[in-house]
Amino acid sequence: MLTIYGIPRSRAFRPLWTAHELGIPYTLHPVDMRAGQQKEPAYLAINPNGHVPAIKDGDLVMWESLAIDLYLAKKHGGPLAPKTVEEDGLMTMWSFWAVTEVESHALQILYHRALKPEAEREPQKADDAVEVLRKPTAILEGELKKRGGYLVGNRFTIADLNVASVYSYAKPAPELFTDAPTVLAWLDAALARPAAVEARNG
Ligand SMILES: N[C@@H](CCC(=O)N[C@@H](CS)C(=O)NCC(=O)O)C(=O)O
Repeated sequence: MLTIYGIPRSRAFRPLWTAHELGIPYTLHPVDMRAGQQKEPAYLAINPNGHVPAIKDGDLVMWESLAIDLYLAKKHGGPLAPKTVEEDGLMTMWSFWAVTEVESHALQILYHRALKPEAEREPQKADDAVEVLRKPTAILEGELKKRGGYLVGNRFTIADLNVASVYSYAKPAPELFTDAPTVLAWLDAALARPAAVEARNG
């Protein structure tokens, strides 16, 4: 049985979304981050980094949300998973791209335009992040057009799920998408998938 540690309003949304896409049963083990449960010994024994998400799948314990997603997709197969070693390579490439090129900047947009109380927001940080993200967003726009609206294999895969889950943090910056209508349509369609909606509701 799969246990997912975290809450939907965190990066645990990613494996929750994956589990719903795959139609696999899971138990959600809530970790109350406001109460600091992610730093308590019982949770550190599962993820010594003190972050969510983590999973337990039988004897296997894993952390790092996008790696968990790749693992679950490959384990359970179907359209979400790579069909070939080449597709596997591309899905890994896109997942690494999202965390290295996009995530930290997209988070600045989320924090300073949505999450932080208004008095603590620093608008310049979000504006700077938008400028940094223009280049990766143009790259994504070009690749989605070239590849028929999906990142790998002309179908919705774990690569789309991983990259969309990271890009969703940039939604509070509509100006980022004015020159990237394909990215915006792809992102909105991904986040509106029934599995994503179900995962958001826990
Ligand atoms: N690279 C990790 C990052 C995990 C992470 O930073 N999670 C946040 C929640 S979204 C967290 O646990 N924050 C609480 C803390 O660091 O104390 C992943 O993708 O799983």
